[in-house]
Amino acid sequence: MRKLILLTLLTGFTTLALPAEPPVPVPDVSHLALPSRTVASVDSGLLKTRGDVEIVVRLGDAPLAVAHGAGAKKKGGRLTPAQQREHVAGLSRKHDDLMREVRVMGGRERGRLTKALNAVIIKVDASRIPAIAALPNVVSIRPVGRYKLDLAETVPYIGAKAVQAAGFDGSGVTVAVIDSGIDYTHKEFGGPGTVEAYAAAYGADSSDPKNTTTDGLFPTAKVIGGFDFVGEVWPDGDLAPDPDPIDFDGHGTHVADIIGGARGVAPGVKFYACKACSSVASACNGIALLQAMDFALDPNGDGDISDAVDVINLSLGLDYGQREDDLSLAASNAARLGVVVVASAGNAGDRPYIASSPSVAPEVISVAQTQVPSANRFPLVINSPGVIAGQYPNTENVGWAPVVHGFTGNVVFVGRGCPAESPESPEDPYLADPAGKIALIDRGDCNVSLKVDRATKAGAIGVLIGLVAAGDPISFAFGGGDTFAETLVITKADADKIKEQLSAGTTVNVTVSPDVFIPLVGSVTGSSSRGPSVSFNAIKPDISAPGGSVSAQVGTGDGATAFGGTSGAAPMVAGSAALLVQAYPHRSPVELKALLMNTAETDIKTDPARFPGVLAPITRVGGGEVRVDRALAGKTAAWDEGDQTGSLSFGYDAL
Ligand SMILES: [Ca+2]
Ligand SMILES: [Ca+2]
Ligand SMILES: [Ca+2]
Repeated sequence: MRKLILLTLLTGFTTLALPAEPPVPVPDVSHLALPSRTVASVDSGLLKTRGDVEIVVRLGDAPLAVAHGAGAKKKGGRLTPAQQREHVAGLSRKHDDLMREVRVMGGRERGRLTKALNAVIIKVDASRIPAIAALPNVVSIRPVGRYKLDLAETVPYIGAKAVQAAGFDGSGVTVAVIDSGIDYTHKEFGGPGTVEAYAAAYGADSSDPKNTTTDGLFPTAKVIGGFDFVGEVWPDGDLAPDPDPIDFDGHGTHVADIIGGARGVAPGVKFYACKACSSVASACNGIALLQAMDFALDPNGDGDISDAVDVINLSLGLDYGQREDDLSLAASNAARLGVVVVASAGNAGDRPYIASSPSVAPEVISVAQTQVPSANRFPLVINSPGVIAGQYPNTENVGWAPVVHGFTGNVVFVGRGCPAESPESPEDPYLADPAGKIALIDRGDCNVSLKVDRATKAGAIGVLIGLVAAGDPISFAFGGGDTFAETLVITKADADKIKEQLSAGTTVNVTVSPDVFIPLVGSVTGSSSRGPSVSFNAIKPDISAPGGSVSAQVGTGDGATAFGGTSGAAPMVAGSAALLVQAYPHRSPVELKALLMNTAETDIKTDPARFPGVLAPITRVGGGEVRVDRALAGKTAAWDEGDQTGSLSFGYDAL
C-alpha cells in the first residue's frame, strides 16, 4: 500500500525582513563557480541522437543574477554597475574560448546567456557532444526544449477591483510577458485601437518587412520595450530575430491584457513584450525563451541588471516538468535575484506529475486553472423510456456551440458522421436522418466541430457527441465549420445506454436545458495539470486562478474574444503579484508568493457535478484560488527560507 502525504503550511508568522548584508568592497564571486573539472552532466536522450542537434551548454561560473546575490533587486547587490559589466565580459570571454573549440568540431553558435543563466546555445552534430562535455568549465549539456502555449477560454473575480479601489493598480511595476508578442496598437494598451494602426505596425502578412522593424511605432508609453527573439517564420523556417515584437498569433496579447490592460488585474503596469513563441503555431522556441529570460533581467542591455523587471509571466510549459530544465533554472535564478516569476501549470489534465516546467521550479509560482464564476455543467436529462430516464451529470460543453436555449427531442444515432474531406476521404454515411431530431454522433476520425456543422446543416436541432472510449467527457476545440446546433459531450456509458434502446426500436427523448445546471464556480477545471513535481515530489502547482476571460484580440484595434486555460490563469496571478509589488516594494518574491498562497481560498472542489462536496487536492490547486484583496490585507505569511517554495512537503512516503 502506498500513501501520498502532502501538506502545506497555511498559517504562521510574520513576513520578516531579511537581515541586510554588509557591503563587500571587493566582491569575490569565484566561490559560486563549480570546479572546472566537474564532469559535465549530459542529457541521456542526447547521447542516442544522430545528426545535428541544438544544445544548451551551461558553464561553471555563476550567471550575473546569481553573482549579484540573492535578493539583489530589492536589497542592492554585491556588484557595482561597472563590476556587473566586467562579470558579463568575463563570462563572454569564456564563451569565446568555448566556441573556438566548438567551431573546430563543426559547431555553430545560436545564442549566449549571461544573466539568468551562464550558457552558450550551440548547433552541432550529436557525435561531438561527448567531446564538448569534456571541455573545461562545461557543467551540463541538454537539448533545447520546445514549449507549448496553453490555449483555451473564460472571466475574473479574484479581488483585484477591491485592490485597485484601495489605490494599487500596478503603477511603477514592470512586467515581462514572454509569449507570442503584444499587439501594442490595441486600445487596451493605449494604442490607436484601429485595424489600420495594426496594419501599419505589422504589415499585410507575415512576410511583410514591417513586422521586422519598429518604424517609430514601438516602444509605446504602455509597452515600453521588448524584442522579437523568434521572427515570423519559425517553426516552418529558421529563427529570424528582429526588434519588433508585435503579436500575430494573439496569445501574448490576451495574456498581457489580463495582467494589465485597461480592464486587467493591474492596469497601471508597464510591459516588456518578449516574443519567444511562434507567430503561426502553438509552440515556443527554447533558444528564444532563454534569451528572453536574459533580456528581462537587463532590458536596456547595458550589462547592469538594476533595471530587471519586477514580474515575469510565462503562460507556457513542457509537461512532466523538471527543475533541472534550463528554463526552470533561469527562472529560479531570476526569482532569487528578486523578480516574481509566474508560470502556468499546463493543460494536460488530472494526471500525477504532469505539471509543466518552468512552473515546477521551486521559486516560480505555478498556476492551476479554476472555473470562472459563470461556468455551469448541464446534465443530459433522459425523459423516456422510463428504464433509462434520469439526469446524467457527467457531460462537457464546447465553447463554439454552448448551451444557450437548450433543446428537447427524439434522438437518432447517425454514426461517426465525418464530412467528406477529399476524394480519398469521403463522408461517413449517416445511419439515420437527423432532420428535426437530436443527432447522437460518435467521437473519432475528424474534427468534432465539422461533425456538428454537417449534422446542423442536415437539420439536427441539437447534438450529443458520444465518447467511444471509457473516461470523462472533454471539451473540443474549434476545428472548422460555421453552423452549429447546441452541443453536449457525453460519456461512452451514457451514449451506449441510448444506442441500446434505439437499436431495440425504442424512442429516446432527451432534454438539455439552460435552466437545469450545476454551478462549477469554486472548482478546478478538468484540463488543469496535476502535480506534484517530478523533481523530489515537491508540491506543485502552487495556487490557482480562473482561467477564462474575454480579453484583447490581436489586430482588431479594440476587439476582444474569449481566452483561457492555465494560460489565462497565470496572468491573473502575475497581475495580482504586480499589485503586491507596488504595495510592498521591499518584499521578496518568496514573501509575496507565500502571501498569495496563504490567503488563497481553500474551499475549492474537484467537480461539483460528478463528486459533490469533494475538495480538490493540493496537487491540483496548490494553496487554493487566488484572492489578491486578502493578500493585500494579510498580516501573516509563512514559508521555508531554505527552499523558497512557499510550501511545506513531507514528500512521498512509500508504505
Ligand atoms: Ca513594425
Ligand atoms: Ca517581428
Ligand atoms: Ca540594464
